[in-house]
Amino acid sequence: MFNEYNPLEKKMFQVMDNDGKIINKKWMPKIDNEKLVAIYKDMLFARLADLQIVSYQRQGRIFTYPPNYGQEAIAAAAGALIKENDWMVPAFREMGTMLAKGVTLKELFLYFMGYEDGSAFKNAKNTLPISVPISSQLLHAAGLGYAVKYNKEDKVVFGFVGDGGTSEGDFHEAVNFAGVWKVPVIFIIQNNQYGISTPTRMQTASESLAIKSVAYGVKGIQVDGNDFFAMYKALEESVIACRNGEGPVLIEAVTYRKGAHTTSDDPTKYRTKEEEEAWEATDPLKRLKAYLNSKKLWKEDDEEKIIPQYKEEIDRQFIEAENYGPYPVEDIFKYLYAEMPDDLKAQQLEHERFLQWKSSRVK
Ligand SMILES: Cc1ncc(C[n+]2csc(CCOP(=O)(O)OP(=O)(O)O)c2C)c(N)n1
Ligand SMILES: [Mg+2]
Repeated sequence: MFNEYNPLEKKMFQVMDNDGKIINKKWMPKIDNEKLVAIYKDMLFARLADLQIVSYQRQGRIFTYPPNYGQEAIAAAAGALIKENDWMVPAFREMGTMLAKGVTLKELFLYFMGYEDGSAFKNAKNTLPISVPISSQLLHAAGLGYAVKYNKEDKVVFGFVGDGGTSEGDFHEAVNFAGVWKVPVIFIIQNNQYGISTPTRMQTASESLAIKSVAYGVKGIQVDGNDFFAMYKALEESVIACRNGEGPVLIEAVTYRKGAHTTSDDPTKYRTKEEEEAWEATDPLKRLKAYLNSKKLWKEDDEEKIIPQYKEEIDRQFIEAENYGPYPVEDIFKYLYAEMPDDLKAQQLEHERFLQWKSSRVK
C-alpha cells in the first residue's frame, strides 16, 4: 500500500465513494458486520455528543469546546484499531478514539469544565491528556515510541495533530526523531482544511502534507479521512508496519471541520457557504450509513430508535459532571511537579490569601 500510494504519486487513498459504494475492492478492509455496525453506532454517539456539547456551551454550562463535527471517521477508525496497551496521544479533536480507549464522556465534560480530574482517565490505559499547545504532543509520541522500542514492547503509538500543527517546529522534530530511530509511531494529521481561520494552502508550499514524509525517510500516505474504510485500512497497514519494526508512518487524513474552530469562533467570517456545501457530500457518517443501508445492515428505524437513548445517556453524564462539586483550588498548583517546589508553594499561599481577602470584601 505504501508503495502504491507513495505521496510522490499524488494519489489520495480511497475505498468508498461519497454514496457509500466500494470503488477500491483491493483495499477493502475485512471487518465483520456486527463490528461494523458497532463502529457506526460509536460514530453516531460521538457526533451526537459533540453537537450536544456545543448546545451546553451556548447555555453557559461548559467552557470553550472544539467540535469534532465532520471528522468522526478518523477517530472512529483509530478507535477500532487501537489496543488497550497502545498509546493514545491526542491533540483535542479526537473524541471517538478517546471514548474507544475507555475515557468517559463525563471525564471529557469535566475537562472542558476546567477540572484537572477531567484528565485523569480512570479507565483508560496509556492515554495522554488532551494537548492544546499545538504539536507539543508529537514529541511525547516520539519519545513514547522510543521507550516502546527500547523496552522491546509490543505497542504502537497513535499521535494526532492538525494541519496547522505541521507548521510547528515540534512536528518536524518529532517526525525526524521517529524516522531516525525507526520507532513505532503513527502520526495522524487531521487535515481539516483550517488552522482556526488559516487555510491549509497557507500553511505550506508542499504539494501535500503527506509528502513531508519523504524528506524524513518515513512511510507516508494521503487518505480520504471522511472515508471510514480507507482510514481503517491505512491505519491497519500502519499498525502492521509499526509492529514489524518498519515504523513510523505519517498519515495525512483529508477531512473537513464542519463546525467552528471552537465555540468562540465564527467560520462565516472566513469561508463560504458554497465551500461548506461542497464538503457536505463527503460527510463520513452519511457515507458509512449509505454502505450499511445498501448491505441491509442498518435502517432509518434503527437510527430513530437509538438517537433518543444516546441523547439521554449524554445528558446523564453531563449532569453528573455538572454536579461534580466545587473546583479544588489547590488543583491549579498540584500537577506540574511530583513535589511542589517552594516558589509554587509560596504562590499557592498568596493565592489563598487573595481569595480570603476577596471573600471578606463581599457583603
Ligand atoms: C503553540 C500554540 N500556538 C497557538 C495556539 C493557538 N491555537 C489553538 S488551536 C490553533 C490552530 C490549530 O490548527 P490545526 O493544527 O489545524 O488543528 P485544528 O484546530 O484544525 O484541529 C491555534 C493556532 C496554541 N494552542 N498553541
Ligand atoms: Mg486544522
